[in-house]
Amino acid sequence: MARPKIALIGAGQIGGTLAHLIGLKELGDVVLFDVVEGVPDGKALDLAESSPVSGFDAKLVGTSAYAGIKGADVCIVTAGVPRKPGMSRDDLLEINLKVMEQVGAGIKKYAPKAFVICITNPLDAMVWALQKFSGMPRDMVVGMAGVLDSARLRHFIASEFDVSVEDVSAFVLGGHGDTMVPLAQYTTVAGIPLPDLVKMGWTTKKRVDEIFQRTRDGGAEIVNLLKTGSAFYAPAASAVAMAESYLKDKKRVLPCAACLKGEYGVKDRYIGVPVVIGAKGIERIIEVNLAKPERQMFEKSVAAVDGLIEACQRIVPAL
Ligand code: TXD
Repeated sequence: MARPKIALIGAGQIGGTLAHLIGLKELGDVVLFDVVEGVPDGKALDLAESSPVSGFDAKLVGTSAYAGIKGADVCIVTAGVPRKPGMSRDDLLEINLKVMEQVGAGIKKYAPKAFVICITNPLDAMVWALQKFSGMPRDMVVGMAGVLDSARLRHFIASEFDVSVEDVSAFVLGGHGDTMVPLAQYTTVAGIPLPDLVKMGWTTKKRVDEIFQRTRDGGAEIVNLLKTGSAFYAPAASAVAMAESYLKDKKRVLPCAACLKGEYGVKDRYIGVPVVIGAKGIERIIEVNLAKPERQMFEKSVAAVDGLIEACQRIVPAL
């Protein structure tokens, strides 16, 4: 059977890391696409030359023509510009919205059957626009943020308790921004919820609140350390987990930005919720019970996403 074809739209920091992880995990052949000519080809060649040493078989090619992504089974989108000094959030939104228009048209023409994972910021608005521009089924277009935010929380909890990250599970829902919602009840160590761990004296409520805040600020913490650019290893690993669940029909339960059709009282908005990803794309949206303060935070998060969508509609009224 032919290997799956995975198109990476955007061959920057995350795009290159995605290609490397996909190779190492032998998930399929990779096409790196970027508007900057030479970069995708250079990264693909460099990675292909690493394959004999690392011992993986995959075709890796670069392109600056959309025809190169033809027939892709999965498209992972990181194309766009990151924020630079002096740029407002709306400037970023405006530029990346135009990028989503091009990417949506390219995917629609050349890879209309693909499972599409959007990573570009501002995530909840960009994935919404990408689905509209591409006209692809909602269940086949998903945004990556929750897996990353939850991974950060899992890492902080595992370090706090000095236990394996494997035994920590966590759910961070809502939009990908300051209003994200970490769920204490659904954050567990070997199945023991965080509030019970507080009762058992493992930690304090104050400490839990500090860890939640560090999770919300997780992206900024990395940006401040790196000075140029944002996180890319953990974002790439998170998107690969989503792609793998689709390609292997693993039906993993992952927090992702999914288009809601009334769940959580929200319609036609992409927002982070737990979903099942399998061979049919988003196969199920899971509606968990939210405690009152969490529900209020979730609603605040939805309102923040609404603001971004309205900004998109001011720029492209047809959306
Ligand atoms: O959780 C999350 N969703 C995120 C999102 C976590 C971390 C970073 N997040 C966002 O991902 C970040 O704010 C950016 O919007 C994207 C990509 O991050 P990356 O670090 O990979 O950015 P780079 O290195 O700048 O790469 C972007 C590439 C770059 O090579 C550009 O030349 C290319 O995008 N680009 C384009 N490719 C195709 N088509 C168009 N129009 C285009 N414009 C720029």
